[in-house]
Amino acid sequence: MRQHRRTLRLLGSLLLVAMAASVTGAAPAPAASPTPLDRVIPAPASVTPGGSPYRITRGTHIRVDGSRETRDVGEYLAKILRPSTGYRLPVTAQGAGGIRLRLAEGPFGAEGYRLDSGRGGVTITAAKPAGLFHGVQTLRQLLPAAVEKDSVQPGPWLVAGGTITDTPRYGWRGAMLDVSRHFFTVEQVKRYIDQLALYKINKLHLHLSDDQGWRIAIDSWPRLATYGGSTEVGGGPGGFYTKADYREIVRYASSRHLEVVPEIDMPGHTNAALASYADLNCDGVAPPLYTGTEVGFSSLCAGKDITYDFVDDVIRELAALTPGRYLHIGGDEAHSTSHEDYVKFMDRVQPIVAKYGKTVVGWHQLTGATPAKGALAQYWGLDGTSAEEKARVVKAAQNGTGLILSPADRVYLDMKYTKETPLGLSWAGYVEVKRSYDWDPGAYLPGVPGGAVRGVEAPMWSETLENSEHVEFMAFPRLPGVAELGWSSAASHDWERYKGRLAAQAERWNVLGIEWYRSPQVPWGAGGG
Ligand code: TNX
Repeated sequence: MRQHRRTLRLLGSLLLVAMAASVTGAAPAPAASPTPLDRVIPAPASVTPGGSPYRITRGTHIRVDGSRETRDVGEYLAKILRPSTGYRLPVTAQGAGGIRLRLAEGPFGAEGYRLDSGRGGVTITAAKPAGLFHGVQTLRQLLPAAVEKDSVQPGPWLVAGGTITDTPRYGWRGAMLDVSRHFFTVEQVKRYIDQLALYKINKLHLHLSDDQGWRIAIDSWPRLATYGGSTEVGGGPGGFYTKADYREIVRYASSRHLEVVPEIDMPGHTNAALASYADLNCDGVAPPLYTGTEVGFSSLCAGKDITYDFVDDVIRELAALTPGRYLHIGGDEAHSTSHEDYVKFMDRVQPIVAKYGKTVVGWHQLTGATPAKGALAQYWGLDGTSAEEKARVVKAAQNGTGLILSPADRVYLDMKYTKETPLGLSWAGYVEVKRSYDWDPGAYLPGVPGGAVRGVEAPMWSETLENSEHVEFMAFPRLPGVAELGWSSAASHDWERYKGRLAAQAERWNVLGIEWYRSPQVPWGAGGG
């Protein structure tokens, strides 16, 4: 009899557990153990775990100081947390405890932050709003992946106790999107921006023109967009950004603390422009629009004055749309421009960029001409690049040209992972996740002075990529590795540990609906589906 009663009691409590589970619509919460403070990408500069965790509850406030920008970061965080927690999470200037975002003097630089977590709350301190924003990305990764969901989840919402102090290794942590070979809508660009922000990428380089399409409205040369933008690789409809569209991209990027770096690729890669205006051609004859994937066959006419009127107008209008400091003028693969013409062209075009208040960025072929003072060269060579070409880049760096490193056989996100990868190209080889991560930007080009390397950038060329799913499949899981190369110290570099942190990101990608490649090099756990 007593035995029977015990069984009943047991059944009763099982029933209660089952009922509780059905109320929340999920299995009972597992024993709460918060994500360790060092399970973050990019790896933080310093992590000191300890003390009690903080628990976000119904009563949590997000406390900000008076500034507009701090409040914006607070609202951004609240928008992520509210749907999944179901809490109100008011963003307020009053009260104590909770999640606090504060600007203060300190050794944080333009983008660093400190995150202190304990029973009473989480405080993120930074000297600038960008630092608060990056601290918020860290906080996001410390919370369970379910926090990204858009419906109420059971929690609990614990942040491990301790302190993270963090500053980036490099100021340029970029991602490039080629919107020319295939056009991407404003919404698709915003989606990518959100994914970049999660890993503290701070530059969005938009490749706005190429042989296959001109993607930005220029009022003084309207056919560039209306005709030159009317197709893409494979013959699809293409498209272009109106100035309002473009301003919206810039605004959205800036709300995620990314600076947009627009690129007009010149003097090669210009068939779309040459097709739109016959006068731009040396022979005065406009070629047809182009939808293939060859490179190196087009060139602006370096000997004609109208070429520089055109460049002046385009750069003036683009500079006016660009709050950021940089304007990228391309300069790669000008195979049908003579060396003499290339040098002449760059000598005339770089001062135009300066005249409109911007700093020149060019692909590293620019070092074959005379880079303007303060210009940055984006290196996209690979192991097999000739010693002579590398030497030119090293010499330019020794003479003061800053470098952005985008080695094609490491960080070109359009390279296939393996020969089985259904998307992408392979001219720089196959680039698996380990190869993409396992190099040091500071030591990559021997002879380059330390300060010359300004950072890294991961280009996404879109000859084979047509939509967000394609872009994501190529970016994930390589993009977080490039972000870590740009942010984290060389001393923290360690593939064995990195791959474990990377595996832990997969569940968040799944919740966010991000496509990703299940690389066999990474120990994806249960969430690796
Ligand atoms: C090289 S990188 C190019 C692009 C192609 C890319 C494809 C560079 C500056 N030029 O025109 O889209 O390879 O991977």
